[in-house]
Amino acid sequence: MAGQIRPGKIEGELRAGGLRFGVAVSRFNSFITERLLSSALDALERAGATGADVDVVRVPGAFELPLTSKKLAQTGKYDALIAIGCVIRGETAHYDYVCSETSRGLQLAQMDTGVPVIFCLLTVDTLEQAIDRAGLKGGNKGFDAGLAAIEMGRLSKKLRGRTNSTAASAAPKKKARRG
Ligand code: INI
Repeated sequence: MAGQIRPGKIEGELRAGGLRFGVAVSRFNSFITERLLSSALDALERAGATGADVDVVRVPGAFELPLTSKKLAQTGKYDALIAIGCVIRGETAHYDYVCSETSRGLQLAQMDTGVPVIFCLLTVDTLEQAIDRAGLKGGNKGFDAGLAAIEMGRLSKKLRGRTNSTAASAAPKKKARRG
């Protein structure tokens, strides 16, 4: 009969205790990125993270976020990372390159390493739009990124446990060598 099954529910709780976070922050447009950072840290702290659980790394611009995130992920120290940057169209002819390479690189960093990298890159047309998204009108995207980092860090921890046992049982058995 339809509607009888009860699917298993797997999700990451918003508890930061016991998780470690790395945050890469661009200095370019620091007026905006520092506001995003303090909101992200606020989210982590409210959910139980302490200063000892969080490392913050500053980089010159958004374009440097992917490599830095990948290197942070490769240390094996972090459950989740947050990449914070702000690209404003009016200020650069290479806006499209910076935006697309930064997003592509951040996605690659998380797919290559298996460590969640939260995308907190504002890509806006004007400074006013950036200000709105960094706490003035449209909430603060840094806070959202902090919550996403907690959820994904927690979820990855859970899935890691499951993946290992499932992968072990699903892995093809090696043939015993004779002789
Ligand atoms: N970096 C940003 O983070 N935001 C920008 O708006 C921006 N603009 O306008 O050019 C920007 N450029 C710098 C870039 O990210 C690199 O740091 C630089 O090209 C050195 O690799």
